[in-house]
Amino acid sequence: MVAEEEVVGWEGEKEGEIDYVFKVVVVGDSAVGKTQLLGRFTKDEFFLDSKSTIGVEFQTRTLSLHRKRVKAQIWDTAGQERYRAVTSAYYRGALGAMVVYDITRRRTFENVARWVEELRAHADGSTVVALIGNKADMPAGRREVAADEAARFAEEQGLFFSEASALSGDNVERAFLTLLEEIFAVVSRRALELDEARRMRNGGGAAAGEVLSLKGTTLDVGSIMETSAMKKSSQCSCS
Ligand SMILES: Nc1nc2c(ncn2[C@@H]2O[C@H](COP(=O)(O)OP(=O)(O)OP(=O)(O)O)[C@@H](O)[C@H]2O)c(=O)[nH]1
Ligand SMILES: [Mg+2]
Repeated sequence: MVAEEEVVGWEGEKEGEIDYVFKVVVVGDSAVGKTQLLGRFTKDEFFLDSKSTIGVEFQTRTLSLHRKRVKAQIWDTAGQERYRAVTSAYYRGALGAMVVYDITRRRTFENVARWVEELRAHADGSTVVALIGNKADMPAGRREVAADEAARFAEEQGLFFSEASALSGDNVERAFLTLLEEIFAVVSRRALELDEARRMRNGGGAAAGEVLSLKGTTLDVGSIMETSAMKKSSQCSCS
């Protein structure tokens, strides 16, 4: 395993080219701390009196991963049904997702299964999903969900799991970076497969909008390039 400092670094938004844009969606019940987790990761900010999100917002942070410039574009919407935006558009092109619950409110954990179902219904099959138990800073007496119960659930569902605190910042960086690293691995594999498919087609190269069929999945090359993570140059990123 490579040390975190060797593979990750802060990057200015305007310096040079971005190699990848990774769309990540954050979901979970209202007031679990989705917006504050985003604020902590993208700006190292936290607000105790944050208001419910209305509609959709996204924030970005550019960093380098394995010497590639990656822009994490993290989408946030309302946990409350009445404030939520169109579901399918929210999930479209998401390479990663965070399902957040509040460790001091059991109901928010019980609803995780519904959020995971919604994700599975709308997001791509290869979307990397992490379960985050937020507000880990709260006193032990307030806890309503044990960490090992959540870890077991996550394992059954094939999700990454971590408790975190947007307030103290504990584990926030690590949780997002683990997700981004895993997306990076998925995207590198996908780029390899696309390259392979191109070679099979006599090195012609796929034009934007051309549809390639890979391992049973139909990928619209044009829309992937637009919305998610294909490398901008035509070089293979597989090293
Ligand atoms: N103690 C503690 N409070 C937190 C933490 N994260 C968020 N909060 C508080 O919880 C409340 C809700 O946080 P938000 O980030 O607005 O929640 P949300 O999930 O975005 O809610 P919606 O936008 O309504 O879906 C705010 O008062 C936050 O200050 C945390 O890690 N610890
Ligand atoms: Mg919010």
